Amino acid sequence: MSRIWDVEHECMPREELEQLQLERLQATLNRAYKNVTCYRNKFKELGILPEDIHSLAELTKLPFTTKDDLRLNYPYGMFAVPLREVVRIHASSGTTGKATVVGYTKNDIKTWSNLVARFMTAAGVTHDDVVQITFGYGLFTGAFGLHYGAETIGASVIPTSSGNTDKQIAIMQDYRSTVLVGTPSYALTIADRMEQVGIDPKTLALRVGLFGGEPWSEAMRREIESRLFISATDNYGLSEIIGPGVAGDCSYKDGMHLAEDTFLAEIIDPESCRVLPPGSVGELVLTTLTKEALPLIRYRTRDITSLDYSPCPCGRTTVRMKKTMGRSDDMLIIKGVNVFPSQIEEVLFAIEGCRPHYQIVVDKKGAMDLLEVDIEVTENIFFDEMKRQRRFLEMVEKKLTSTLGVGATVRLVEPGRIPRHEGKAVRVVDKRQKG
Ligand code: DLL
Repeated sequence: MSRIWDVEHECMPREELEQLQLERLQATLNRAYKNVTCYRNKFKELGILPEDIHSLAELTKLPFTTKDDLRLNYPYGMFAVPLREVVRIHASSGTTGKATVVGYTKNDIKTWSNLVARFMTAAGVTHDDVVQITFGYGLFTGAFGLHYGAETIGASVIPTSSGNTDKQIAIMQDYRSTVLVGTPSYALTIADRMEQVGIDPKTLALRVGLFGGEPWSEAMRREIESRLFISATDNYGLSEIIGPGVAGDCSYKDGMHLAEDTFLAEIIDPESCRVLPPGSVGELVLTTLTKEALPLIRYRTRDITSLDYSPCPCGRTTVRMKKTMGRSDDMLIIKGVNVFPSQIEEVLFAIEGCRPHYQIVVDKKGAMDLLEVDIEVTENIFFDEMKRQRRFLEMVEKKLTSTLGVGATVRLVEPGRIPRHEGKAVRVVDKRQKG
């Protein structure tokens, strides 16, 4: 079993943890009310004051925060400190509108580095490791977050940044990298390239993968582990809240431990906004408890998951967040049926002959939604005789239809045809007219 970075906070008895959360919540509410006009207005509208919150149960009285609040206050309007106290700025671009700008004080950077050190340690990384970071260095929080966390642990960091897969592989070979950091889809791109050029992953020193930034299935984890011969771990976060470091796998890989002393988590029904009982699947809502520059109250992440409060054999007492099903705004509605790309991925990865690359195309014919899934198949299937290929295709369509509850047309494409991504993968092309 791996070490625990911050035993005091990761293994706190729940009662103590809740007391700490309440104290930190009250401080956060005061800071936000005093320094952020948007929050002062929201509180006034609801007729409440920070001192009205005496217990964690009263959290539900507080207003939600959404990405729109951040956009409306672009770029610095939600900051709770003057810019001179901000030592770092990152931003995350959404699919529409302006980017969301986030800031960190010196203390925020320290908190962030320690949170990343927590999940890296939980994944088995130590100061003896050589950590290769393939996230793009820039406004994205992924690279700098993992970089500072790895340095905090005392590991050796190789900031290769994103792109140039051949160079990444050469560095991995020459510098004897032991830990690979990036998106899970990029890990598969690396595995594919190694296969293509005949490099045996067993000859590398890699042993752990820290993957995050996008949803990925258990089937994809198995695929990465068996092809790169590493332990593939998941970690979750979002720029608005801090970046990577919100939650991460321990060695049991049965849900990601969420840093509850730093973030208060709720699960709500995204339609009614009502808080759901423990264990329910719904939208994750997070309140920051220690952030100085950008405190956020009940931030709607749009990520669909559930929280598991049962004890984990690793000894950490923090709640475990299940792999996300995707984002509520990524959910496709096909002929009225809710479909998550992750459900399609689970089906495809379990079928022999499907390669781990796929694209979902949604279109409309008249008033009818059409769901098409383009999948890369191995050469022997792609070049197989028509009859056998037809049978394979029908089998995949049947499996998809029975899992999703709605019909899907499958198109087999030859290896290498689906576009590869160095950062977050783009799985869905929605051609339907919006609005
Ligand atoms: O992706 C932060 C991050 C970087 C996390 C590197 C982990 C590793 P954003 O660009 O703001 O921040 O995107 C946040 O990405 O709301 C989720 O929808 C998705 N996401 C991030 N990590 C995971 C994960 C970073 N492990 C959005 N599983 C989030 C599923 C994830 N989705």
